[in-house]
Amino acid sequence: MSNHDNAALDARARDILIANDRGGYTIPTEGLYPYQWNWDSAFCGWGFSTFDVERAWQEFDTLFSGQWPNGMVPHILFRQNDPDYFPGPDVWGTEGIGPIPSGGISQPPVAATFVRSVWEQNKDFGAERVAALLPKIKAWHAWFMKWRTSSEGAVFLTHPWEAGRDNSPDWDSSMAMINPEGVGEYSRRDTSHVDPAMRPTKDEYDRYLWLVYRGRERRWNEEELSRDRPFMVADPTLTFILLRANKDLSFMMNAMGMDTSEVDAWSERLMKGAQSLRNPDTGLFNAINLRSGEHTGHVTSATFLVWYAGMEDQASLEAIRQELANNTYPIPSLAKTSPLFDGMRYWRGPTWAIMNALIGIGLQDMGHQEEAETLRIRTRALIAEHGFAEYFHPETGSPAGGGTFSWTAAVWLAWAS
Ligand code: 9YW
Repeated sequence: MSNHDNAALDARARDILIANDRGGYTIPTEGLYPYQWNWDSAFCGWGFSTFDVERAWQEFDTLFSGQWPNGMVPHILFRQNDPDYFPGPDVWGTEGIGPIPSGGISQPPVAATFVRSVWEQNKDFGAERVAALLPKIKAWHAWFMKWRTSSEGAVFLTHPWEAGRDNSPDWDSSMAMINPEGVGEYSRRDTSHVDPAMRPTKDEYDRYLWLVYRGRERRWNEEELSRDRPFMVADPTLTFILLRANKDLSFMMNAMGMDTSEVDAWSERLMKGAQSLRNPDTGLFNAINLRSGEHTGHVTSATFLVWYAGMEDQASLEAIRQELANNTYPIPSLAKTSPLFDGMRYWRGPTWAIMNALIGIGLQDMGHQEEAETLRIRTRALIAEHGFAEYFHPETGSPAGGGTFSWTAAVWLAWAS
């Protein structure tokens, strides 16, 4: 598809990032998500770097300015109270713990990788900024290693929002083990911004909130929370992304003459953890419900982050070739062959530009040019034809969720266009 007006689309993407800029940090989209989200923000830094490097560094700085004393970088920073979003700062009850009111959980740590990418575009300009960020990134990765790794070394989530794939079927069996008693009445805001058919169900929201209330009762103290975890899922998103980020952290530390032995040992452990995610029945990587020990068996877009982590895998390569043959649009969040596939419902089928960008970067890095280029061209065509939506129906391409979405614009600028 070369007949798109790339210059006009580039300008549109820049306009979206600029319009969603709230003064040094970027919101994902007006209305639906009015705060600074963690991995969205890191993607925005990457996107801004294509036309305003200083603004890119600012994005990383504001993200890390919300870091907790224990090293955790929260999934949302609530810099002001906005009634458009629920659950807001009063529900999370984290005040006094971190420097800014925030969520009590984290999100996929893509930041180190995008920091490296922006730094490599102009090492002189970025040297000081990187030097200031490295200890913060290291403290965050240390938090994941201490509080979020299974005995085998895979990274687990303690809330569906922590992996950034809210209603993925990967959490279904774990969610079913929760009885959300006492969660009471509440009023969702997401379903007033977008069609409820595109969003998680009430059963899921009850459990999301139940887990938040439980964290709040324990003042988000990891020691106390780790005593009995009602929700604990080892996850390819977090494991592959942290592994990649950690190698990028090591690379930058090494370039700055810092000792990388501790960080390198984490990568070794994560590599073993990643292997534990391989499903013996399918040979592919997927999530494990750590309370039951069962592999979920779902083929999701996170399955194909294996190359992003710098790992080679023949079974996954055959599977992604099959996925590419089965689809005309980029890789869906759940394989169409699954009985649970729902092309409009969020992380249960729709295709996401950000996941495809990460998969594509991984394929490219590991020498699979053809597959990487196919994904990039398909993602470019999808955005060019259907706009900068939050996600898209993987069979029709129709835009879904929020519109004028920051990370879709960032992916356009930094990778797809
Ligand atoms: C929520 C902002 C976030 C993303 C997540 C995505 C969704 C909704 O939107 O979460 O209420 O937190 O699942 O990955 O960071 O774009």
